[in-house]
Amino acid sequence: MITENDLVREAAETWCAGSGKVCSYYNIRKQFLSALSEYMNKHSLSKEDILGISGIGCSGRFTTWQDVVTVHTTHGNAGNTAQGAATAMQLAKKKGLVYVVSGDGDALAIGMSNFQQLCHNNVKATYMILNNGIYAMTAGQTAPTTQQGIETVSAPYGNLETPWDTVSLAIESGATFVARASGYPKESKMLKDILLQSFEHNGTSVIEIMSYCPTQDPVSRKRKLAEAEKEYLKNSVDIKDLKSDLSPKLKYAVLKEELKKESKLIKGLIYCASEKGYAELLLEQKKKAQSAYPGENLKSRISSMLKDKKITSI
Ligand SMILES: Cc1ncc(C[n+]2csc(CCOP(=O)(O)OP(=O)(O)O)c2C)c(N)n1
Ligand code: SF4
Ligand SMILES: [Mg+2]
Repeated sequence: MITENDLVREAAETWCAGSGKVCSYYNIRKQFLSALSEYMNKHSLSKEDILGISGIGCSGRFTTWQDVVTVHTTHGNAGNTAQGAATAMQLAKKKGLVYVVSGDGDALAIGMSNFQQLCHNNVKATYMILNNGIYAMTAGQTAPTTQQGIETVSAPYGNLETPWDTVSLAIESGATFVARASGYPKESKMLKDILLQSFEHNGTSVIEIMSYCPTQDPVSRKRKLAEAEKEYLKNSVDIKDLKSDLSPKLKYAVLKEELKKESKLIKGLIYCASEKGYAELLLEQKKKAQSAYPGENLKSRISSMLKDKKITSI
């Protein structure tokens, strides 16, 4: 039996925790460890079966305190590292779980194409994007999720761009489980439930987790945690409370447009579909190739394909 505490690796704490102003990442980590230990016990998994991959940023430190197999990648490279590792695990038929943690900057700016490629190939992994609306670790520059008009150290007269919508981006990129939750204490159960469902999902799960950063985010800085939570709860609505006959993919796009006037954010499990992932397709192709090209290996197959071609440059 594994407990949450068994999964904690001792290391110096670096996240902020002032009076009434505690970084959301603490609660996200707590709910994650609670969900992970539950999942590991259910499937009889050991620490060696769990791979945690993080990017760079305050969010990137997430894996520092986890006593499973962890990789703290370079900035923007969590998605591609996860794609390779998760695919290799599936091809080797290794049981286990791959989880990824990125900040909004890490996933949606420098790491955008790596994130999209992972989703596009529907690789089996849970990708958590901790969205605090800012580059926190580097002192509060504008991130792809910063609200329009917000003054930051890199946009001192206000951000001109509109924020990317992580949920739309994930759905359009091909992720087959897409959710929005938050790190606010009153939504802890919701976050844990979504995490547990994502671990069971056979494909790419993206969970955007709205986060409170009282140190670097100009919006969070104005309020104590309890006030920010109240505001978030008032301005967000669970998709399961919204009626629509549209298909799940269209549902979010249409409801989002309808709720724009009220500035309401849609949350909960927004999209879930069952589709084959890259590793499954690869295994199927391997089987077919063996009967279609008996006696050939990869090298001889490429050589025969290139035989009649004039190669002028590579
Ligand atoms: C290649 C590279 N470019 C830039 C940086 C500087 N850098 C470190 S963290 C970071 C942004 C982090 O923002 P985010 O991903 O939102 O994480 P947060 O700190 O908000 O959790 C940047 C730009 C870096 N470490 N490496
Ligand atoms: S700077 Fe913000 S995101 Fe980073 S640890 Fe502090 S509160 Fe959390
Ligand atoms: Mg951030």
